[in-house]
Amino acid sequence: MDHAADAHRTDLMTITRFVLNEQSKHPESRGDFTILLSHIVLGCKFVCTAVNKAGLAKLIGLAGETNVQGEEQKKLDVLSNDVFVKALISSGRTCILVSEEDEEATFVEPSQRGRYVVVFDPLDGSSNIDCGVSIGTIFGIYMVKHSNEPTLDDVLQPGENMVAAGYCMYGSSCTFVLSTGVGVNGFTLDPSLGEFILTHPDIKIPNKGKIYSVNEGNAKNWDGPTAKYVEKCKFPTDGSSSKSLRYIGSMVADVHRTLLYGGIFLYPADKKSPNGKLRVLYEVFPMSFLMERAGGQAFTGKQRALELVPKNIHERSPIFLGSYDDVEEIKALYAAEGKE
Ligand code: AFP
Repeated sequence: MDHAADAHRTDLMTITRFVLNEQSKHPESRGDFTILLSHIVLGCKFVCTAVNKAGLAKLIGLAGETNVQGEEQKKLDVLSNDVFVKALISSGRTCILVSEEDEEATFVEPSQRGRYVVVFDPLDGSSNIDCGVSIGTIFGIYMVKHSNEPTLDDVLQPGENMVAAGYCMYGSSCTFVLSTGVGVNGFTLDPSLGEFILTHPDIKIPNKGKIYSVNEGNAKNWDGPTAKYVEKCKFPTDGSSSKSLRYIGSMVADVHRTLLYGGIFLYPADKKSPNGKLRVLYEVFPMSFLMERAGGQAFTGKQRALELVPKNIHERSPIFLGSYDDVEEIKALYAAEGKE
């Protein structure tokens, strides 16, 4: 990217302009998706401002509530959830919402109902808030199957049925990464304009990377293939260099780095958590969708992640995602174990 030229750029591709351009390729489109996305973007801008001010405004700290996973909620989690739920309902384009923070799905009342189902984690990585580490919002969007009478069946669809997915990372800059099915594009918030500008067009993950990303503190409970894979990362037997370990503990930040630099992010099953930790609908699926659209892969240890059909809205799954060749290696180790 030519930064000198960027500084003088006058033809700015904002996210709205980008999505409108995409929309114009589908003459039958009614603009509903563009409207929905603009409400998600508004939510992200709000949360970005709140995250930046958190230390100052004393927004950090416990809100005294516990979310459905039994974790203590922080004020910012509560605030972000409220903002996204309201923004999504007021778009008039949603019919069912599933949030990490709400035990039950929200069914939008008929007068405000639209055709989209949105699954989201309004503020993922919240244990990192207090120390100012990057955190993010993750979302996935489905088209409702039964628009007259939406049911949970409309939510419990395989990830490959998503029409779009993305995340917004609140880090040293605020970055919005989106795929509407073809390709992956990244936008950076220009705070002076209040607009997300296309800065990372057509992101492609390198076929192989030099970084692995995992919580090694869980190693004593890992299964054979995960343990063998991480051992290979550190002590390769094929003459290649060892991989570097990078782990932030904030999925959006770890996946963003993996997408840009290549490598693999893993949150495997272990003896204590046979289904891993990460949630299928609003963590595993959107990130797997982005990885595949960028040329990578996502695998659960048993199958392609996007083919999973969740049975409940807060279900968890192990996940291995990232560069195509790196994920291929872990798939081979699981396949070999199956034959033993
Ligand atoms: P928190 O929201 O509790 O910080 O959890 C973040 C997260 O869901 C995901 O963003 C990380 O990848 C993962 O958990 C980290 O989990 P460990 O702390 O067990 O490594």
